[in-house]
Amino acid sequence: DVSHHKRIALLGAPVEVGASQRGTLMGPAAMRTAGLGPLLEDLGFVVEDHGDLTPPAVPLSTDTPPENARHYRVIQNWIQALSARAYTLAQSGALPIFMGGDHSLSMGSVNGVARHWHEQGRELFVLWLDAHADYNTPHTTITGNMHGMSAAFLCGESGLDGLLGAEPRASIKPDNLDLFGIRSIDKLEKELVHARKVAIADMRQIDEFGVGVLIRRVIERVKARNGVLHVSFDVDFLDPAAAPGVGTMVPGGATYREAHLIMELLHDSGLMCSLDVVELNPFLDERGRTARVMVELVGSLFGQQITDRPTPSNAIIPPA
Ligand code: NNH
Ligand code: MN
Ligand code: MN
Ligand code: MN
Repeated sequence: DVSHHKRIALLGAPVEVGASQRGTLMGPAAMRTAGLGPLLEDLGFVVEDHGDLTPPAVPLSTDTPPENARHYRVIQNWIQALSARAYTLAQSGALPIFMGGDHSLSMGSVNGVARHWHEQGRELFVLWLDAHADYNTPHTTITGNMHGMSAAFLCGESGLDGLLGAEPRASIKPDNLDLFGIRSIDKLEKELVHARKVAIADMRQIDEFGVGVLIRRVIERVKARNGVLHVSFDVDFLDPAAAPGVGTMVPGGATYREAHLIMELLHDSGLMCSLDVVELNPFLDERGRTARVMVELVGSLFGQQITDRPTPSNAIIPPA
């Protein structure tokens, strides 16, 4: 059913204080400038652009901010507003695309869509395409940057317990998270990921087995449980050569071609229910390259084909 989305809802979340470098607040504007809306319309979707979210400037909550969570209050306002919007957008039947903004925004976007799907009796799986695991808590973080905590928060880890305020928390099971493309992880963060038995496809596995095999494994797991899939795409998943417009470049990332194949296989699966595009930093980009690459990749995720010719995975000729 999720593959039959005809409407796509774009929502900008220009939050930047979850990262150490400023500039991701320009991400949504760059995605629009690079032509995301028209491309999706060309692919046959009805695109509703809901503009950029503006969270309230005054603190909504009075909980004590935890130590080691930088800009907690500001991010808290973003997360509460985003979670509420994500929930109503998912309920509307459109497929939401959350344009960041740094990766802290996923604590709101995923929480909101998870709440919706849990009410529908569907399990939500999350594919985390990222150089980093983002599985820190205020207890394990070295930097205090909240964009490094979003996956852990979504899996129900403690340490940011008052973050959502009155907004219901809809955690996913650590079992339902796939960390994909990982090549930078902190020591305590690694211990936590192992303790929770989170599935990880790191760059070594990608080199050994290839993204085709590993993404199919993710897809089969979602299908087997009749689940739906949220894709959280951190631009630094890509190799810096393909995507220089990020604050935390880590060498040895996914190539342009690997990323394209992942997008195409995910499209063919029909399982994706929502998407984050995060950490795009146009201030650090080179002549809009990274924004353009991300728009192309999202196009492939929604059915754009490189050649518009049948390819082996989507056009197997039935035997005579
Ligand atoms: N693990 C580091 C931290 O917690 C880096 C996180 N940075 C990211 N995550 N860009 O995607 O600060
Ligand atoms: Mn990230
Ligand atoms: Mn990252
Ligand atoms: Mn489709």
